[in-house]
Amino acid sequence: METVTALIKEKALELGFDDCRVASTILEGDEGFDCWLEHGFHADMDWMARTRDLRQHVQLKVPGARSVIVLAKTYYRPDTRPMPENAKIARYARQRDYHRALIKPLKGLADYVRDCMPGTIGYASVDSGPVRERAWAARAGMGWIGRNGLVIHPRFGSWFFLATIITDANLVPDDLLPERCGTCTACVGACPTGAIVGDREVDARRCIAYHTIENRQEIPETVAANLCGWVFGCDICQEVCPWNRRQVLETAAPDGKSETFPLLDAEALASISEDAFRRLFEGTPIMRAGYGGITRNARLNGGYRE
Ligand code: B12
Repeated sequence: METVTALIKEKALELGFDDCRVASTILEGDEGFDCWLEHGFHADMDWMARTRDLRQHVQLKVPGARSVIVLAKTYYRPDTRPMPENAKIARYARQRDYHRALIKPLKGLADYVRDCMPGTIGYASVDSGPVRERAWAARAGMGWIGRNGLVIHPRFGSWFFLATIITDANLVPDDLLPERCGTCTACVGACPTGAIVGDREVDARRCIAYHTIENRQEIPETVAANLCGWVFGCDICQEVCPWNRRQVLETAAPDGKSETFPLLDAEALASISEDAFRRLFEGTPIMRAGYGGITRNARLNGGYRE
C-alpha cells in the first residue's frame, strides 16, 4: 500500500494540487462539531445540522470507507490592483469559482485511485459535499486547526482550498502535525465582530463572512455597523495571522484566469443593475451571495472609510 499511496500523492501534484495527504477513518466524528451545532453557531445554515450524521460518519457516505485523501490548492497571489476600501472581496473569491476549477483534477485523481485499485469506491468533493474538510485535513497532518478555525499549512499559511476523496482503499495515513499557534491570539483580537468565540470556534452569527455570503435576511445591527468595507467574505482573521505574513509564503502559480472582474467601489456596486451584476460575476464565487446580497452589503458599506 505504501507504493500506491506514494503514487496517488505524486499524481495529485501532477494534476496541479499543491499538497496531498492521507487520513485514516479509524478516528471518526469529534465533539467539537456537535458542540458547534448545539450552540447554534451555524446560524441559518440548517443544511449543516441536517447533514450532521453524514459529516460525522464517512461510512454513511462511502460504505467501508477506510481513508480520506486530503488535497490542498493554494490561492494566494500578490495584489496587483488596489481593492476599494469600501468594497473588499475575500481573496479566494477574486478569481474563477474554485468549485469549478478543482472538480476536473479532483475527478482525475479519483479515477486514478480506482485504476490503481480496481473495485474500490470513493466520493470526491470540494466544499459543498457533506464532508468536514478541516477535521480531515488536521487528521491527515495537512496543517493544524488555527485559533481562527482555519487549517494552517506550514508552507502556505491558510490561503488554500481543501478538497477530499473518501475511499474504501486502505492507504497509508500521514502523521498529525503539532498545533503551532502557541499563545498567539492576533485573529481573536482583530475580528471586529468578536466571532472567534471559543478555542478554534467561530460563531457564524457574528462572522462577517457568513453575513456577507450566506445570510439572505437583514444583517443584524451589531455586525452591519462593523463590516469594515467587506462586501463578500472577510479575510481579517487570515490577514493578521503571522503564518500568512511571512516572506517565504508560497504563492499560487498565476493561471491567467484570475482577476476576472473589475473591482467596483460600494457606490457602484450598490446601484449596479441585475444584468450587469450577472455579466460581471458569472462563474465567480460572488454569485453565491446573489444580486440582493451584494447590493445590500454595498449599501451598508457605502459610507465606510478606513
Ligand atoms: C460552513 C462553512 C463556513 C461558514 C462557517 C465557518 C466555520 N468556522 O465553520 C462561514 C460562512 C462563516 C465560512 C466562512 C469562511 N470560510 Co468556510 N466553510 C464552511 C464549510 C462548508 C463547512 C465548515 C464546517 O463544517 N464547520 C463546522 C465546524 C465546527 O466543523 P469542522 O469544519 O469540521 O472543524 C472544526 C472541528 O472539527 C474542530 N476540530 C477538528 N479537529 C480538531 C482538533 C483539535 C485539536 C481541536 C481543538 C478542534 C478540532 O475544529 C474545527 C474548526 O472549528 C467548509 C467546507 C467543508 N465542507 O468542510 C468551508 C471552509 C471551512 N471554508 C473555507 C474558507 C476559505 C472560509 C473563509 C476564509 C472565506 C472568507 N474569506 O470569507 C471564511 C473563514 C471564516 C472562519 N474563520 O471560519 C475553507 C477553509 C480552508 C482552510 N485553509 O482551512 C473551507 C474548508 C472550504 C474549502 N473547501 O476550501 N465558512
